[in-house]
Amino acid sequence: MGLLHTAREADIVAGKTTDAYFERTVRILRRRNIHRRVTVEVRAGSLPNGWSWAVLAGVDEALRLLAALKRKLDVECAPEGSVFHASDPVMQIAGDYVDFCVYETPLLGLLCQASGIATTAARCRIAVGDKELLSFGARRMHPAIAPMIERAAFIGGCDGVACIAGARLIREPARGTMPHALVLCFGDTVEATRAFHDIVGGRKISTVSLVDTINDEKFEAIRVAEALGKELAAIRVDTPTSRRGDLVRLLREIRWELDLRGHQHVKIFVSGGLDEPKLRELRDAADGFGVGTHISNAPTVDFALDIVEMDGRPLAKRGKRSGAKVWWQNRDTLESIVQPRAASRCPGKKWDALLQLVLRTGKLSTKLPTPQEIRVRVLHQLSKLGPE
Ligand code: PCP
Repeated sequence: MGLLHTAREADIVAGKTTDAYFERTVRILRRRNIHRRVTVEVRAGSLPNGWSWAVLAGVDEALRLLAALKRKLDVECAPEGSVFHASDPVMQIAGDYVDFCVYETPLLGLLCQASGIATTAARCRIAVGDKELLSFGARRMHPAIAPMIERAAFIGGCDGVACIAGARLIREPARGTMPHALVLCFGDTVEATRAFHDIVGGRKISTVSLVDTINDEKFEAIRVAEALGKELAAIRVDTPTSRRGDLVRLLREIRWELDLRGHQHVKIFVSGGLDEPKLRELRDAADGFGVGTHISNAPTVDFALDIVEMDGRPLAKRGKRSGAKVWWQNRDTLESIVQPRAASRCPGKKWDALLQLVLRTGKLSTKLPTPQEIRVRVLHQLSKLGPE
């Protein structure tokens, strides 16, 4: 056993993270030489927190896993970053059930968690509009999955991520400001901020001073602004809840005092316990936000994987609609129409079939998009979404 209680990539590809009943199912089917060619679909019967839409994420890892199996699987999948609704079939896999049965567990895990994080990031994106939104949540989750969390937060709409391994995965610069510990080490906000600027600050890393560690935020903000002038890009307010009071009024007061003294260039960044309602409340009183737990500890989207066809005939368990499907999405309204593939017809010029063949007999048949390309797709769709 290594240092961490985590599965290695090789374990996942070897099917060792499956649920036991899948492994037993394969043993039974093999022993009886039962090889059923099935089509399965992945869809969420409902979405958490009353969400009417969600963002599909985790597809990159899911397709790489399915490709790594080197089995004769045909996989159709909606592009990562697609907005979907409950009951939209986001992926369909066709092949010998024995070949991929045990991968239901890891496959769903990859899609369920990443889609929850990406959706929550997207909802925070909508809440803050065009203000800066950074992901600060790696410290709330197991470090082995920090890169995945940050990638999902980025494609969901965050402008940047704080975790270095996550930033490297998405090929973005790691973002962040300074911790309270730095100010305590210097014993003074201005000294800590000056040192930050002199040692790490510059063109790539802007100097953002944390002003709530020792004294009143307003007076510390004035002090650092007076001391650093144009070298100060922003101040961060991470006021402890015990002293938070009316944060909007505090931020407006700081803004007033900074502007009064000619420091209009100094932006105001807020973090600490932020979620969607708080972001909406603070949106017009600050220039940027750092969100941790609310995004990294997002609810999962409970996708299920179900057989819908067997040996070419429609077949599904009770409660599920049988038959392979076509998922149409309206380019303008993002509305969905789901039709049985056998009787599918394009509903009109503005409708796109989202399920694309991405694995053909087990080989990736498409170039997987970059996190940046997926993020652009998400932001484009968010602009189409009306109020919930
Ligand atoms: C941390 C960070 C964010 C917090 C955690 C993450 O604060 O600065 O404010 O966000 P969350 O509250 O949304 O989960 P602290 O640990 O208080 O401070 P420091 O910056 O000194 O690490």
